[in-house]
Amino acid sequence: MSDDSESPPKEEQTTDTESEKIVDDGSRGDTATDVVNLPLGDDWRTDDAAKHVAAHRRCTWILVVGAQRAGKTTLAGALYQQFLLSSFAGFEFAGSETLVGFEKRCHFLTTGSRLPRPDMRRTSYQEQTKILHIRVKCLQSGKLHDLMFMDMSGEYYEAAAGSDDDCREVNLWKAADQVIFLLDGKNLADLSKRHQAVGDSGQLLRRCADLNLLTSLSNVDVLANKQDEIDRADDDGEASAFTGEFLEELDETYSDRFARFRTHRVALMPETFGRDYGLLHGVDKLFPTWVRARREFPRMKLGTQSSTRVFDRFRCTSRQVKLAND
Ligand SMILES: Nc1nc2c(ncn2[C@@H]2O[C@H](COP(=O)(O)OP(=O)(O)O)[C@@H](O)[C@H]2O)c(=O)[nH]1
Ligand SMILES: [Mg+2]
Repeated sequence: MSDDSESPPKEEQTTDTESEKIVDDGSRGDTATDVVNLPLGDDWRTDDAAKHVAAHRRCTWILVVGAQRAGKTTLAGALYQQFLLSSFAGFEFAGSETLVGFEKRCHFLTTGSRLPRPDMRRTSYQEQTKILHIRVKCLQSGKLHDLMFMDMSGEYYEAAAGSDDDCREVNLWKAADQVIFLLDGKNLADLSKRHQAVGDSGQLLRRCADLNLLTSLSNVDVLANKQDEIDRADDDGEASAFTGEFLEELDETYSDRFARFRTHRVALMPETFGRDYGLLHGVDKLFPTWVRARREFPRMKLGTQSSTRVFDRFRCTSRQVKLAND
């Protein structure tokens, strides 16, 4: 039957989710079926995100870069965990379209995982760049903001640090409103690994700047994570001093080259929470600036689509709509 009165409501007919379930209401015979799409809630790929997030929303794209085990996945995961407990840095949780993605990663943080200490699931190479979404509400203004964490696999990082071509291949540099480089404090605390750790990140930052992938329009933060590991090192403060010198060096080199460049020491998920460290230690001051970070884009004529990539087109359209609405 094709009677309009029997059609399901419009929202049930959207076709932009991954899961599809065939529903038969029994009144239409064996062949009449409607497709009802149920969101999986798993992490998004860039084109999923482009389809899901309304172009006019306040949306911040955060690219998290770092070696394997530096804490990239932990950053979004710890924020999600924190927001489930309480508000944070003037914002409260207002939802996520990737709850399953978070739960998969954060399972290892819970006692249910039976691990001796909290851990994050390793991001497999196949997962490559996936997006985790958190919507927050500003407690003061009541405004909603969408945060898109681009969780880049550590293998990319090593390749990008080593070659210009691989660095260009990571085509998210210019799409990000905020780029966050994470240094693994565990490696900084280890004399045999610290030089390689700062060498790789220093090299990648320089490469991105020299290749104009990060420019005077970019917001860049370098976070020395696992401050608890650095402080715990039994070395008369040598690891801490080494870290401080490296961060200072970066400040001197890059503070004029980007729209905003900052260095910080943080402990996203310290091994033992205590008086000195809590979850997301050092992040509360940074978080509001990430939420509001906006990479400026050169103005383009409405309707211009110079790229064939869905993600580029989305970014372009999203900014144009915002400019038109402003
Ligand atoms: N000691 C300590 N461990 C941390 C901290 N932040 C993250 N980790 C741990 O570092 C490991 C790697 O984190 P993960 O987010 O998976 O790294 P990724 O490979 O960069 O995504 C996990 O076991 C985390 O629990 C921290 O501040 N202190
Ligand atoms: Mg990871």
